[in-house]
Amino acid sequence: MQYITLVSDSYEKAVEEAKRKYGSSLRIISRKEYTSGGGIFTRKRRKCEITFYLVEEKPAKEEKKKNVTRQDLAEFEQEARTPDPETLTSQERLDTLKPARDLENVDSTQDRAAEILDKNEIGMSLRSHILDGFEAGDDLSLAICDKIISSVMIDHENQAHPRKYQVFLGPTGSGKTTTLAKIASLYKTVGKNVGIITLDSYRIGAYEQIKAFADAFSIPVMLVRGEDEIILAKDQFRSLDLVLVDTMGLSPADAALNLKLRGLLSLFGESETSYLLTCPATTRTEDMLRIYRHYAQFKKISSLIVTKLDETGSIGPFLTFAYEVKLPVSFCTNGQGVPDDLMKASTLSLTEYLTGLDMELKPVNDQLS
Ligand SMILES: Nc1nc2c(ncn2[C@@H]2O[C@H](COP(=O)(O)OP(=O)(O)OP(=O)(O)O)[C@@H](O)[C@H]2O)c(=O)[nH]1
Ligand SMILES: [Mg+2]
Repeated sequence: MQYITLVSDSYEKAVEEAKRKYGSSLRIISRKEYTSGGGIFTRKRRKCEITFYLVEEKPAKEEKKKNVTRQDLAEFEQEARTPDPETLTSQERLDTLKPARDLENVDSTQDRAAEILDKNEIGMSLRSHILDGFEAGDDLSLAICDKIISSVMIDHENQAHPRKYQVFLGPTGSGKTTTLAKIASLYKTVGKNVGIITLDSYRIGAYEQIKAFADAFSIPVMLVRGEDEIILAKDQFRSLDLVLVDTMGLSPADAALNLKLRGLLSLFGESETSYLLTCPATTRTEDMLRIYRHYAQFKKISSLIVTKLDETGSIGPFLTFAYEVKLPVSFCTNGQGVPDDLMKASTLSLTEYLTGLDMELKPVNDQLS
């Protein structure tokens, strides 16, 4: 099978161009968003790269005849699966009294699609998006994957070119500190000068936890308790490429702690800071939305990190959440191991966690610049 890669200014334009050039029977298997240019003579431009392959066109339907014939009627009946009662034998008439579902073809594409979506606990909003425009006879697994790939964004930009300050936000125990340590080690391995600031002087043992990770990877770490100490820490780390900022887990009810964190974060410049929300895959969509709304009140969340994928059998609640808040995903974690249990988010790493799909997903051109 031949894979084709095409770059355009947006996902929609890339798909439009691909369809114009290659026809509509294409299957998109990955999408990558990034920024190009931004040098002295060139303007920064957003780009989207899609990779796809072509599937065989289904034979075009015969052109509709002007008059409806008996054969047409038979086809309509078959499609509607409700034969004219006048034409039925008494036994067949009894059969029509069975529950409607029994009469449906068990292979009905919509039914099977709904079953797969149920199995993956995909929520209503994403579910309607996936089923919208779904045609009987579509290759189910591919069609579902296509729709999910087109609905979930990946933050390639932040993975490849992270802003200097990466602030980790999220509820208590969501995996902020552990994930931060994994990411710190990852960027250190690729040659960046990394430092860690922790704002968590509240939970007992929080500093010791992050210090143990930082020491293991020879990464400098500073504990910041107040606004004046942030200025000192930023000055101390001014020559570093990347500073990961750990925060305390917040209960929305703790007004004083919320205010404290808000004050501390106001000292990071907007243009040099990204805010990453850690979302355990074990959390219900509704709860994730509630958490998101809470943090979004005081900082614009840049991207999502899905944690604890190893603790759940379904990624659906997270995918539904990401679809609803329209935020890109930058990393995934699937275990307590530091630094190993970390993956850069990709359409493949996310769809790999879907169950009930009858297809083998292979990585294609997934290295990041
Ligand atoms: N199974 C599993 N456990 C994880 C994962 N990520 C983190 N954990 C565990 O979850 C627990 C909480 O992780 P932390 O990193 O301390 O979470 P936190 O958000 O910093 O917690 P607070 O600082 O208390 O708000 C720890 O026991 C971690 O080892 C993961 O991907 N999978
Ligand atoms: Mg922590």
